[in-house]
This record gives sequence, structure tokens and C-alpha cells, in this order.
Amino acid sequence: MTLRKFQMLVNGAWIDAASGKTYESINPATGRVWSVLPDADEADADHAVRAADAAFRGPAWRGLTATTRGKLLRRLGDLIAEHASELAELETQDNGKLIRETRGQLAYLPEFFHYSAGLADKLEGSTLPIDKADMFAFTVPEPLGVVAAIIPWNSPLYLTAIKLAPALAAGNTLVIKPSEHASASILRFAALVAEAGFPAGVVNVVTGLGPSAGAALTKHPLVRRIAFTGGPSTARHVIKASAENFAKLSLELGGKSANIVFDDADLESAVNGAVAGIYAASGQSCVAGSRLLVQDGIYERFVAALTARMARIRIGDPLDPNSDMGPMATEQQLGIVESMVGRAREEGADVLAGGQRPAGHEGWYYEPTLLACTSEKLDVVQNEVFGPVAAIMRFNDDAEALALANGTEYALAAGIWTRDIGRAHRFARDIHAGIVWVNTYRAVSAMAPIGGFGASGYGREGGIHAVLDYTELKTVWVNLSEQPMGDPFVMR
Ligand code: TXE
Repeated sequence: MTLRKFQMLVNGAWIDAASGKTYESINPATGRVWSVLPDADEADADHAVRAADAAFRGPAWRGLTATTRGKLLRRLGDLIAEHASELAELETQDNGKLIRETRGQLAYLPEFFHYSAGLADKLEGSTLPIDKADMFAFTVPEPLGVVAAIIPWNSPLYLTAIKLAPALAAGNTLVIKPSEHASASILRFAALVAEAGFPAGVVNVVTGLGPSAGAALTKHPLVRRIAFTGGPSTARHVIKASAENFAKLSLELGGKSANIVFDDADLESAVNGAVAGIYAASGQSCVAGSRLLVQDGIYERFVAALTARMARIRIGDPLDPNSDMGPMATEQQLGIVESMVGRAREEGADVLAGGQRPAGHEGWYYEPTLLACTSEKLDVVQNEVFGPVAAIMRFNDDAEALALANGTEYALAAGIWTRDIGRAHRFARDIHAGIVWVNTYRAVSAMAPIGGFGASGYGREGGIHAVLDYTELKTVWVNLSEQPMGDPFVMR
């Protein structure tokens, strides 16, 4: 097979790394190299940030009205819709995500651009009812400057869109650093950005490894805002790098989300919700419902129905529309899954289903796995696996369910399955999580903020707040008085 060779986009030009170095990307469904990409380093990151900074200050971008920025975003959304199937196939080949899932995400992706496009010319400041005679004051939301968007491998285009659309709507410019494991779809997308009519340098992409290209970007003095999605340990490096230059930061770091099934739940819905939560995307989802908390009265029936449903999950080639579960995106991730399941066994977890690689697949596949856990202290109950592994625990009453649900350092999402509306609202109120789904799971919208608390990060993507988060307010004071200014040594 001939390898696909990609270049990166800086200042409107498709280029190699200045050093000429490249790295290889592997197709997770086969375990074989399929593409070669520029291995950017500090010099390339600097080149891209300077291009983005120049674009931010230059008239071609700065001189556009917010309405025109919105029009460009709308055109970009339309171009994504036109190229959705090509982008979906590229992404599936690169990260092993199911084609059904990437097609689904791509079909919805234009909404993020259309939504932000509509907001671009609605970012209003306000006039302030200042309590000082002869003073007129108002605020203006201003873009921040260069945004470094650091993207993981699990949903490259979706996680780019949710950063890029609001950042551009607000008037910023960007340098995107895709994951070294899944850059291809973002590079193709970057070509559409240019086609939509965005001036050169407004959106740049540098490909390369985290500790070199990623670290160089996040510590660059001209980067004013960092939008990061990835793991907590990398996030700590990013936070430290942001401290150097006081760059504003948002972090979306994954979770250990509880999916709570009460005795009165609709069993079929709850089972589908559990499968959607942890086996869709092979569990490689930040909001994965990786802890199933099930009430005593329904526990046996739930486990029987869930394991029966799991037995029907078709593991296979992610490009095959009949497959339900593809491989892990990286060999390293498969190793993490295997070692965490091994440790769970040693710590006393009971394997109710799965627990190994499926036979007959050459790529990085792992079976959908269900582990019965009796202690919340288990590593697999506390820590993110990022694979198709659910820890299931039983509870007796609401208080116990809430204590278990709130019992990890993560706080990204939660699911509640009950027909009792009062209980649903009590849990929605009391659960420590940034997203709560009642009788559904993994619902997303351009209008709905996503983000967590604690080890799940901070800042929100999606919704109006996300656009505002790419601005800072300027306050303008105007002295209307015709009198000369008085005593300079007292505050006005
Ligand atoms: O992510 P990393 P990894 C979780 C999941 C997974 C763990 C590690 O539990 O097992 O994180 O995954 C770039 N400075 N999630 O190692 O390293 C890197 O190149 C700047 C949750 O793949 O966090 C990539 O572009 N950037 C998650 C991005 O950071 C650096 C999605 C994410 O990589 C860098 C993925 C550095 N020093 C994994 N080092 C979610 N929230 O959805 C790496 N990067």
C-alpha cells in the first residue's frame, strides 16, 4: 500500500516541517502504517503562532465586520456538509472510530459553525449605569488573539469544531495541534477553511508530537488562549506552560461518569443508555458512562439484559457500516485497557462479560467488558480507562447512589434512569457533574455547554458562554464634564 503523505498549513501555505522530519501514523484497524506527516518542532510552532498573530492584527481579518466573519463561518459549515463523507472516512481510517459514528458526527458538525456564525454579530457590550455624575461608561467584548487548540485523537473534527467555531466568531485566530495519532481529517478540514474564504494565517495547523510541537505552542508568548482536550497529566503541563504568559485556558479532561439506574427505570432504555455510554466509540469518549450504578431491585434483571445486549455487539472493521465497535485508537490505549482490567481482576472485580482481546482481529480491538465491583476503592472505579470497560456496582437507596456517584475526583457527566420526576431533579441538582442526562445519554448540541469540575477540567465548550470565553471585556470611561479634572491624588 502506498503511504499518504500530508503537509501542514501555515499562513495559507502547505509545508513540511522546517527540519524535514516526519512521523508515521498507524491505522488502528490493521495496526499498519498508512500515512506520513510533518514532525513539527519549536521552530514550526513559532512560525505558525507568528502567522496567526500577524493575521490577528492584519486588516484582512481585523477589518472584517462581525457579520462577515459569521458569513465565512456559515460557508465553512456548508463546505463541511458537502465533504462530510470524505472527512468521515479519513477520520475513521486514522483513529479507528466507527464510520457510523464519524458520519453521524460529521452530519451534525455544520451546526456548530452555523450556531457560532449566528452569534458572531451578537456579541454586545453594555452601557453601564455608572453612579458618578458626568461619566459615561460602556463595555466592548474583544477577541483575545492567538488561540492554541490542542486536540486529542478520539474525536478530532468534533473537538476542533467546538473550539474553532466560537473562537473565530469572536474574532480570534488559531493554531491547531491535532493529536499525532489522528491528524488527517483536521488537515483536510483546514483546506476547507481556506476554501471558505478565511484570510491566510487565520487558521493554521501544525502536526507533531505533544512534548515538542504541543509544548512549544502552549508556552509561546504570543498565544493568548489555550483550548485543551486530553488527559489530566498532560493538562498539568499545559497549565504550567500557560502560567508563563498568563494565557487564558479551558481544559476538558475526561471523566468517570456515573450512569445510575433506579428500580423504576425503563429497563430497555436504561440498557441502551448503558451501551451508548460505555461501548459506543469503544468507550473512548470523555463522557463515557464508565460507572454503572444499579439499584438492588433491578440489578439482576439489568445485568442479564445488558450482557445479552453486549453479546450482540458486532466488533469489526470500523469502515464497515455494520460494525458496532471498532478498535482502540492506539496500541498504547489498548495496553492501558488490558492492564486496568488485569488490575481490577487482582483487586477482586468479577468479570461478567468480555475482559480480553477478541479472537480473529489483527488491529487493536478489545471486547466490550463488564466488571462487577463491590468496593468503590478499586482503581477501575476511580480512574478513567478510556476503553469499552464498565464497572458495575449496586446500591440500595438514593443516598447511597448519590454518595457513589459523587465519589471520584472526576465530575464531567452523569446519567439518571428513573420515571420519578422529583428524584430526577433532586439528582440533577445534587450530582457533582458538568452535564446531567435524564433518561438519555451522550446527547450533544451546539447550543449546550460541555465541561466538568475537578479533575475533569474547567471552562465550557458549546453554547453562548463558549463564544464569550474567547473574548475579554474592555471597559471605556468617558468624562462628559467640561470642568477641569480635580485632585489627581484621589480615586475618582
Ligand atoms: O492524551 P494527551 P493521550 C485521556 C484518556 C487517555 C489519556 C491519555 O484517559 O488514556 O487521556 O491520552 C498533546 N504539551 N483522554 O496521551 O497526551 C497531544 O499531542 C502540549 C481524554 O492521547 O492528553 C495531543 O494533541 N500538548 C480525552 C493532546 O495533547 C501536549 C481525550 C492530547 O494528548 C503535550 C483523549 C504537552 N506536553 C485522552 N503532551 C478527552 N477528554 O476526551 C501531549 N500533548
